Amino acid sequence: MKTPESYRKHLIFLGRRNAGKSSLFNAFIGARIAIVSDQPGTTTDPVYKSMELAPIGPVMLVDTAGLDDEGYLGALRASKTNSVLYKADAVCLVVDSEWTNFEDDIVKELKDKEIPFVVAITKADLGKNQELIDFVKSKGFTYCVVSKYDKESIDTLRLTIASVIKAEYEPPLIEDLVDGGDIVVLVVPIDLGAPKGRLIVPQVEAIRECLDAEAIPVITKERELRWTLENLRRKPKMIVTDSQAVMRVVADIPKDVPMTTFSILEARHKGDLFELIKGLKAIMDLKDGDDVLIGEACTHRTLADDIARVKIPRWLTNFTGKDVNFFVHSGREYPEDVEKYKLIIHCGGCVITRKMMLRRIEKARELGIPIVNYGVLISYLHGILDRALEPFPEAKALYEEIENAQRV
Ligand SMILES: Nc1nc2c(ncn2[C@@H]2O[C@H](COP(=O)(O)OP(=O)(O)OP(=O)(O)O)[C@@H](O)[C@H]2O)c(=O)[nH]1
Ligand SMILES: [Mg+2]
Repeated sequence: MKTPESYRKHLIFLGRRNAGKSSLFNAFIGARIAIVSDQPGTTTDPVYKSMELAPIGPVMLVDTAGLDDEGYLGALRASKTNSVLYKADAVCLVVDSEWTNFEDDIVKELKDKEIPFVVAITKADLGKNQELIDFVKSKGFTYCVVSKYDKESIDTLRLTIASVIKAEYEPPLIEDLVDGGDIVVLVVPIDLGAPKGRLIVPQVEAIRECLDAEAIPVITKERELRWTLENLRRKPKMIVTDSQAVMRVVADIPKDVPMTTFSILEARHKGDLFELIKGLKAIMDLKDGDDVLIGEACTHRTLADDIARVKIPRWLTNFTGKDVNFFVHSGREYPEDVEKYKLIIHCGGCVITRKMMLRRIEKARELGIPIVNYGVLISYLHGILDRALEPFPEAKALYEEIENAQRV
């Protein structure tokens, strides 16, 4: 139960109103979480519940509002449901009586987004709907015939869904960059932005991965870095620093010690480092009056010297000398009017899944909007990106290519 949401596969229950989504969601979990009634439109907002799904591991189930909702409120609910879709690792498409255009549209959307799905033909206790079963079979969809009253059918549904969720490769944060016995210095500032009594996710993960690799993580604040290095008898394999502190620490790092930032590690682990570097091309093309979106996946308290609202706009404006308009969007949902932006600057995405981050990047690519993340951008604006990319030679080569092209 301690697995963070960002590491859970998301399984979304979709279907028309009254199809039996909430009933299946409850049966799947084995508890009454979502409200069930014979009134169409019972579920209004998505309902989230985490559970363990063997053999996948920790998952997040999401019950949604019926997609065929009518009227203004209905459209609102349906749009909420749609925006939940981008989180999906798999979908359970619930149908009870007939297959209609709604199901066709959903399937088209799922195929476009490459989301695996299982059709659950439900309410089987009321009599099997052979025509519907034959139709779904003829389409070649993976399906289950279920009833909320039949535990065995729910067990089969669980196994079937688990079998369609792909085990995807996730690049590690740092584990593959260090070997057993290596000393890795992690620079962790304890400033206003640090959560009370804790460290942030990428820092904790980096410590854990170093330990898994049998390396030796040494953790220090930026002010003590110099001291730390002077006291080490061996040269560290790598120094990883918080990207906002990078300017304060870079002078203390010997030239022959590779360094990078947590955000750059995060860009590869959670996103697509190459695509985020390509986004830098847009910076020199920014013009006065352009709109720039700053996207944050979490909704943390705004700080006086907030990274999204104050620091990044200030650094970028200083760098380009252009008077651009910054818009901040925070939250797990995808911002709606992305088309109007000339550049998206995204956070590292530590609170969302890799899939969600990749979809955000993919959507930006489809719309032709360059996207960078905080870490890549901050190192770039401070002129140390080539150094921070040292652990990733291919990414560094791509960056140098972009830089050279711009010089020409
Ligand atoms: N007999 C039988 N009735 C079911 C089954 N599943 C759901 N129902 C009934 O169908 C009705 C709708 O069920 P819900 O689970 O609320 O359906 P929903 O898809 O969540 O509906 P909305 O939230 O309104 O979109 C309720 O009266 C349920 O009791 C089932 O397996 N068998
Ligand atoms: Mg419901």
